[in-house]
Amino acid sequence: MPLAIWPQYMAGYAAHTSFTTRPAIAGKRPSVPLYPVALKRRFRVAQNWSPQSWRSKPIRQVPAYSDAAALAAVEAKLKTHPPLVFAGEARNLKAKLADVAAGKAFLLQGGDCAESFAEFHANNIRDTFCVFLSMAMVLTFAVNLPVVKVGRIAGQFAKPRSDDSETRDGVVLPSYRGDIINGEEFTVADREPDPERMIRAYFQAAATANLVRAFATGGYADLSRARHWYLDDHHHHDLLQRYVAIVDKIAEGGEFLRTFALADTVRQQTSRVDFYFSHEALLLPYEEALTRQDSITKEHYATSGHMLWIGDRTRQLDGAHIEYCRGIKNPIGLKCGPSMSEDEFLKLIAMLNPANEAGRLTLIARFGADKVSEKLPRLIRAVKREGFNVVWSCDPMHGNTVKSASGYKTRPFDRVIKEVKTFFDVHRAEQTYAGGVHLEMTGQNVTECMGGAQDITDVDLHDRYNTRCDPRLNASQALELAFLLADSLRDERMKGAGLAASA
Ligand SMILES: [Co+2]
Repeated sequence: MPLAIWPQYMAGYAAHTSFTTRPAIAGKRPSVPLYPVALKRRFRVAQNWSPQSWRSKPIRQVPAYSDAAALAAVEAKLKTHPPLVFAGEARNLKAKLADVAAGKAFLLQGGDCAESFAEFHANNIRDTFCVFLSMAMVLTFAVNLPVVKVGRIAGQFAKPRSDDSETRDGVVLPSYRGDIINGEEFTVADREPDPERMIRAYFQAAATANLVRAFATGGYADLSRARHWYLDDHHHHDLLQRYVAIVDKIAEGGEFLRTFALADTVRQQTSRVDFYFSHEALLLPYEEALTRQDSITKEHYATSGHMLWIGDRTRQLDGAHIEYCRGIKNPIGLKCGPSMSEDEFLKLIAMLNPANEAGRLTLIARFGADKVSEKLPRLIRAVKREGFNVVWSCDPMHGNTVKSASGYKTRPFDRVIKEVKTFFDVHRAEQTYAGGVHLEMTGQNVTECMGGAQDITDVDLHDRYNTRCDPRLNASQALELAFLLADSLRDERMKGAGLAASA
């Protein structure tokens, strides 16, 4: 809906007080969405926002820092440090996500569950980047759509936990909340939340972002190097063959283009990639300290990353995390799972995206393979009915975590695949666009998720189970998923073309 006509709708709907006052008309989109009332109210509230207004709201998942003065000193220091990203880049990403919302691009978001200080190494960053590039190439080639690349990287340190404390042999200590907050070792010293860790995380994020930017623009990501992005650690012949077949076809196309004057332009386009950084907006003192007012628009942006998302555990309507995120202008992700009610969902969307701006909000569905077909359609219909402009993305990881017989936290690859497939099926049935995926993956040859082409079994899990938090797809599993996605997207587009032709 064009933005210009919103005021008209707002005026016409002043009498409505909530989303549920007017019954939906079955089989017919209501002529006027219920949304503008909330919009009007939120515009009023939004004026009261500031980077620190979250402090007056109830907060969950907050570390118990014992030294308030030390915390304040760290916050003050971070406020003087340079931003890690700048507002113009966040706006560029928003424009690309608006293309995803319109069905003209696909979002690939992924990376570590949690980055750690111990695994901070150029090779790890490079390998994750390689997995990303190879997945994106497979997808782009299959569907001729731009792939928007957003890493869970350069800032993904803080983790929400189900319990504030952990007990081992009668000893109770604070839970590990990610390296930006405390240490993983089960000792009093390590588990004590330490604000100085924010400074270390900031510099690690800066160095990581610097290397990724160098890879993205300095020649490493040049399409002519695509053969080298495939991580051949796993010796999976079938995957390698499929991958090389694509690389060869692209090379042939390149040769062909070289005979035209267009070749230089094409080379410019394929010699670098745009890559963006994202993380969960969980540790608000850190986020607030890195919030900056854009000199051009005078709006506030989180400069700790291009895109921030709100987790399933911190999405309370009146809570601190929603309060912070509604005021920054970055693209925002909102995780939604089976416990989300329709009313709460619509209110959250209206609050986070009051101007209904395309690209501002990505809804990241994480339902679990068994629940997605039952629970997702209702939310999709509600979004459609209200005319909300959003990106729908699928997180097939967090709803499919199980404990294996050997005691490891794992994710069966077939369930991950099933959730992605069902997500696509549901969108097809609702005639909406399945716009992206959100994955936990690594370039390292880990054994954390069961199954896949290498057929990792329960007994293999202990081999290389290195994750700081949740089990990640390894490079082969990630690439295999990319091929499956490519097939789904190709089918989708062919059906779409068929429908258009027969219309
Ligand atoms: Co995770």
